[in-house]
Amino acid sequence: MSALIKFSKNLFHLANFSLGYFYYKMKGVTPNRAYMSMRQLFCTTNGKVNGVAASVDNLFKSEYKFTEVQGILGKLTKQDIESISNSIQEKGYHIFPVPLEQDLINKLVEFATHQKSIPRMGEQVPVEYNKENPISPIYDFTNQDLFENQSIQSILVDESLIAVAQQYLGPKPVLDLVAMWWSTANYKGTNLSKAAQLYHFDLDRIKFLKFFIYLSDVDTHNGPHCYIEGSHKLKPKAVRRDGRIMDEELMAVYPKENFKEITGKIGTILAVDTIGFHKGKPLEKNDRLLFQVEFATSMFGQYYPPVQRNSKLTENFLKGVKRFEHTFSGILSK
Ligand SMILES: O=C(O)CCC(=O)C(=O)O
Ligand SMILES: [Fe+2]
Repeated sequence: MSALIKFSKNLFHLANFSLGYFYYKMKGVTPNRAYMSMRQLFCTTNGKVNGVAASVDNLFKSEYKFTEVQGILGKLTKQDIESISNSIQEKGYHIFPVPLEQDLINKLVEFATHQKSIPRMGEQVPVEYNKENPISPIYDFTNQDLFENQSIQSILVDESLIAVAQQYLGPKPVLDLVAMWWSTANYKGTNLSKAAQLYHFDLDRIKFLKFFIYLSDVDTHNGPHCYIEGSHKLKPKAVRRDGRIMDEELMAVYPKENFKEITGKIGTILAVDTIGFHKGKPLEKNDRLLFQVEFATSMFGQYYPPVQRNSKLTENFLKGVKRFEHTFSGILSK
C-alpha cells in the first residue's frame, strides 16, 4: 500500500477515534466506529495512540488514597504495591505469592457448581454445566449472576485489587468486566478460537489490567494461562494484527524462553496485562474454573449491558461501591 494511502487511512481512524472519544466523554457511550478505529490505530501506531489516550482518560482524576491495604492479595505497603506494578510493567504479568483464602475458594466453587451458566457454543441458554458430557468447550456465568453473589461482591470491592490496578493504570480505575467460566477437555468438538485458546491480545479498552483467580488446580494438562513475556511492550510488525495467531508464527518472532505457561494450585491469583499475547492452553484432560476481574482507565470501548441494582447487592457491597464510586460508575446501573 502506498505511503499516502496508509497515511490517509491513519488520519481517518484518528479523526474517527478522537470524535468518538469526545462523544463518549459527553454521553458515556462509545460509538462502535470509534472503537473499531481505536483497534486499527493500536496496530498501525504500535500502541502509541493508546498510550496518549490513556493519559487523557486519567486527566483531572485524583487518586484513591491508600497507605497500607489489606485484602485478598494480603497486606500490602505502598512499596509492595509499587513493586507489583513494576513487575507487571516489566514482564506483563505478576503471580501473587498468597492464594485466595480457602473459605472464599469454597464459596466460589460452590457457586459455580450450582449456578447455571451459558455454553459459549450453540444455543445461548443457561444450563447446568455437565462435567461428564459438556455441550461446549466453555461455559460462562452472566455478569448479573456474578454480582448477585456475596463472596464475589466482597472481591469486587477489595481494596488490594483496586490499589494494584490504580498503581498500574493510574488514578481511579474503573471496573469494566467481571467473568467466570468453566473450560473443559471433555467437549469433543473443536473451535479453538472461540474458546480463546489461540494466541491473541485483548483490545476491549484503551488500557486495562486483568486479575485471574484459578478455582481449580491448574497444571499443564488442564488449560494453564499462557503468556508471552514482554509482548505487552513489543509486538514485531509481522504479528501486530487484530485476531487470532498460530503459535508457530509467534515462535518465529519471540524467544522460546518468553513463552510462559502459568500453572498453579487452586486459589492462585495473577495480574495480567492482556494487551500482551496470551491464550488459555487447550485442555487435554479435566476442566478449569476461572474467575476474572478487569480494571481499565475508562469504559471507552466494547459495550456490555450494565448490571442491574437489586436487593441481592448487600449493604456491605454498596458501602464499597460508595467508597470507590468512580470505579463502579460504568458497570452498575444508576
Ligand atoms: O483462558 C485463558 O487463560 C485466557 C482467556 C483470555 O483470553 C482472556 O481472559 O482474555
Ligand atoms: Fe484474551
